[in-house]
Amino acid sequence: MEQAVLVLIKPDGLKKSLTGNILTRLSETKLEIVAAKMVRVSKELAEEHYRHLKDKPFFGEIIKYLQGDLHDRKKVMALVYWGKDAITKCRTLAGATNPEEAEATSIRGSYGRITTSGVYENVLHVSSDDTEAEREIKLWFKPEEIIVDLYATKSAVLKDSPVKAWAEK
Ligand code: IDP
Ligand code: MG
Repeated sequence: MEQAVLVLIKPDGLKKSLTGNILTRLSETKLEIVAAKMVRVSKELAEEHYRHLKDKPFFGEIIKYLQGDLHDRKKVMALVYWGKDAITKCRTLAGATNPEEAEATSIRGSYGRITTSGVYENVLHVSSDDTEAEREIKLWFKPEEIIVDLYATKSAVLKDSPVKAWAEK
């Protein structure tokens, strides 16, 4: 089944200069990258992304983690991969959530760690099913930032809304 999946290279992955390694590992899947960008993550975005975990004791820490507060890297790289069985392929390469339990050769097994305060720093996020992928992709990307039509869109006219444009071309 053709699927889309959101992948985030988290602030620890960026701080450890793992972007190239992670993208190389993910390229083994032969999936297509249909969207990619760097994002400065607001508290609102992080809380919405992890809203299903808001009752967990580690919620506050993972919000700070995703925002880059733990790594002095206030950004993540967000990508959408698309193709056959994209979710299973990417999650298998990523490995288990707990980096100590992740297979040693998986991305998280290779590069993740558990901090002294108990946060699983596991260098990347991968959506876990189709419903989560759709919700997350719509949260992180606008339709025009994705080069294929993944989900239904509607036309909207934003009246008198200021936009930033290049001063010169
Ligand atoms: P996933 O990223 O493998 O889908 P989730 O359960 O969605 O795992 O958790 C989101 C993130 O929260 C994890 O990637 C990890 O950084 C952190 N996390 C999850 N469970 C724990 C835990 O038990 N202790 C500490 N951090 C956790
Ligand atoms: Mg998850």
